[in-house]
Order: sequence, then structure tokens, then C-alpha cells
Amino acid sequence: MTIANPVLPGFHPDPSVCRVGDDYYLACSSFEYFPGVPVFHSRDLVHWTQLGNALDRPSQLRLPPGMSSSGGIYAPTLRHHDDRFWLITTNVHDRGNALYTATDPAGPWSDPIRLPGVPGIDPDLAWDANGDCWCTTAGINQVRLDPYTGRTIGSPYRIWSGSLGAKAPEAPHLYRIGDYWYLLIAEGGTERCHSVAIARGRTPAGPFEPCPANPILTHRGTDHPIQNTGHADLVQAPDGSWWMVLLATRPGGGTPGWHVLGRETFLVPVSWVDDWPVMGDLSTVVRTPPWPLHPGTGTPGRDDFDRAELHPSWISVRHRPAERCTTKERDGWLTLHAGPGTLDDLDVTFLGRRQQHLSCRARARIDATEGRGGLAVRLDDRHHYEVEVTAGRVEVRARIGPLDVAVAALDLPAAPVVLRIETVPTEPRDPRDGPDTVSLGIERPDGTCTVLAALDGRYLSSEVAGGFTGRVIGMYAAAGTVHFDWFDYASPDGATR
Ligand code: 6LW
Repeated sequence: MTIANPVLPGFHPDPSVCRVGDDYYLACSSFEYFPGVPVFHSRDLVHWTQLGNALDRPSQLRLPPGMSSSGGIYAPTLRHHDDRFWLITTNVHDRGNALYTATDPAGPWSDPIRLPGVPGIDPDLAWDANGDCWCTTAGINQVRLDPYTGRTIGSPYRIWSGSLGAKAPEAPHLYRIGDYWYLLIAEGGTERCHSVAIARGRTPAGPFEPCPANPILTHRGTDHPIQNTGHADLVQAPDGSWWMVLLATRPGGGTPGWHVLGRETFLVPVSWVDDWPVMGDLSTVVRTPPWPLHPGTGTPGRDDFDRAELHPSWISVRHRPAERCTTKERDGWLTLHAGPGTLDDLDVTFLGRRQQHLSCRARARIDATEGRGGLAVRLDDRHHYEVEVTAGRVEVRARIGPLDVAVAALDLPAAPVVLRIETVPTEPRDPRDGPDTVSLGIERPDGTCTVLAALDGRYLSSEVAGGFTGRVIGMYAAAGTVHFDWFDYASPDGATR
């Protein structure tokens, strides 16, 4: 099989995968965005289609005021057991860990079963042959659990600290494979030293014997174009072959390199030697995907807003109250009502989609005659570029940490206008060259573009902004009511890199 890595390009970190018959399901973390925890389906582990989002109701997901852009929902684990799907995850700004169940992974998912006795992030679920449920978290700690009530049985205790004193042992997943229980973890931190390690024992609680070949996967200290490799999950195919999904990044530019799409989901083949897993090549095979559909998610490139329901790939910052965001107010348009928030906080009326290609072009036709709004590319609340329209004027703004500047402006007749944001990767000639150039402007009726500003993309990278999110491109309302006729996203060359 040809693997077009990343199999889920763009901000899709902390992948967790399970298989039911011939079908694979995968979930990712979502941090500040609502709805949360995108859920995907695949038949081959390479082509994924988004089914929905597990946490799509405020009763399941509260993202409270004052939270950080990298707060909210951390790494989930997705499993199938006892004829239902189980999803366990952490909301770091709410009440900790919670479990959700569904008979259909497309939803609806249950309200949360709270887990006050489970401390720590990255919870995992595994069941033994007696039906006992073991919950393992970063640290690496473990506690038995009644998953139907959320009641813990006994107290959490440490079962492993990872290998060789590496920092941040996290992302545990526990599996019964053959004669052993395997404890897969990530360690070294989610940055360039990220790695995958494994240990095995005879019981789900250990004691665990570390693999002599640890770390079994890392790109640290290499010049491989794929970096930050870690946070993995194993799955067996119906033909008996084994596979690992993991997160990794694609830094660009000179030194030290900047990754702009967040942490993405990759796939690697696994073989077994002496009852230890051995990773195959994590290469990136560039393939021409169907255009303008994404290879990774089945996300439509274009939305004409002619359906009442929005595609599940649309995400907002924190909540998307129906009264602030609707496709029903003006037929065939999306209408956004500005709330009290601005792009610089987490209560903004923003609706976006993940940037999934290093080279991409996003366009939207906006009518801002009743308000002020535009098209933005945002890494988080403190790092975003936007092209904004209000009656008679279009302006490009850049927010980079504490700096917020108007970069360029143009007077325009007050009428609908097409806004455009384009990213083009840099071929670095100087060690200081950034990863890409982000151009912001307007499109004239004849299709030509007036670029108002071309900005260095490094300021919308994780290395500059910090945190766990990736770029999201979307529409927003900053004041009044703003209407959008359509939104279009495309990778001009159809490439995934
Ligand atoms: C996640 C942890 C990690 O919970 O980053 O890369 C944290 N791994 O396992 C946030 O995604």
C-alpha cells in the first residue's frame, strides 16, 4: 500500500485509532475549538472521512472564559468494547477526565461520565479477559475503573516512568497482544525530542520490561523532513498486519525550522521481532489527491452555505451559539453576528477549517455592509493575520504576540467583495528564512488579486506562538452582522506537502 503521509494533514494531533471489522475509526484532540474531538472513518488507514465530532453539545464540552487557546480538550483514546464505542479524554479547563459512549461513532455521543478519581492527562482504556477496565494516564499511572459509572477501584499508582529519564512520559496505550500486555507511551516532550517507547508485562498492571530498542520511533537529532514524532496508537488490520498512527510535524524554512499546520497524523507499518514492534519507514509519499477535495479528510474545498447544517469540519473558537452563526438568515449565505469578543480572545464569532496544505488558497465572498468582519488565518488568539472589511474599506491586520498592527488598507465601494489568503512555502536560501509567505488581499471581479500584504508565516507557527494548536483559516464577525456567500479552500497544486 502506498502511504500518502500525513494521512490526516493539518491540525490533527494525538490520534487514537480502533478497528471494528473492516472499519477503522480515529479521533484527535481539539483544544479551544468547538465542536470538539473530530471522529474519522477509513477502510485502509490512509483515506479518512470525517464522520462528525464527538463533543458537539455544550452539555458535553464546556470551554470556560479565561481558558487558554491550548486549553480545552487534550488527547482522547477511542476504543470499541461491549458493542459500543468509548471515548475518554481530558478537558484541562473543566472538570478533568470524562468518558463518552456511542453506538454509532458518527454520534450522538453520550453526555460525560465524569472521572474524578482519574488524575492526569492522556487517559487510556483497556479491558482484560475478565472484563476489568484499566485506565492508564500520563506519568505513567494506572487505576481500575467501572466505565459505566466512572467510579475508580483503588487508588492510582505509577506503573512506569518511561525509558532513560526522558521528560514527559505520556500518551499511554495498553494492549493485550499475544502473550504480553504492551504499554506504548510517548516521551521527550511533544517538540523535536518527541519519541515513542514501549514496555511489556504479563499483566495489565505490569511489572513492565522496557524494550531494549527504545525509543522504537523518533526523528530527534535527524534532518528528516518529518519531526516531533510521537504520541502513537497501534492497530491490527484484518489481514493480520500491524500499523501505528502517530503525530508529527513538517517544519519549514531555515533554522530552527517552523511548523505551521500544527501536529498532523501520520501512519507507519509495524512488524514484530522477538515479540517487540519494529517500525517501518515513516516516509512522505507525495501523491496527487483528488482536487479540490482533501486527501485526508473528505473535507469539501468549497461551501456555498446552501445547506442548513454545516459540514462537521467547520469549527469555531469556543462555543458557536446558534444565534451568532447561522445559514438560515439569508438564503444560501452564512451569517455571523459579532459577539462581545474579538479575534484576540476566545469569544470571537469565528468559523474556520484547518489549513491542511503548506501551499493553499482560501477565498470568501463577504458582505460587510452591516458590520465589520473578514477572513483570518489564526494559530491562536495572539497569533493571527486577517483581511477585514467594513463599509468602504478593507484592511490587513497582523497580531503577533503583544503587537497588533494595521499593515495595509484600501478604500473600496461598499459592496460584497472576495477576500483571499494564500500561503506559499519558502525555499530557504538564508538560515533566517521563514517557513512560508502568507499573502492577504482581495480578488477583483476579473479574478485578478490585489495583494495588500505578504507576511512571514513564522509568526503563525507553533515555534513562535507556543502551544498545541495549528493554523485554522476562517471567517469572522468583529462588529454587527456579516454575511458570507461562499468559502473556498484549495491547494493549487493538489500536493499534500
Ligand atoms: C497531549 C500529550 C501530547 O496530551 O501533547 O504530544 C499533549 N503529546 O500527550 C497535548 O496534545
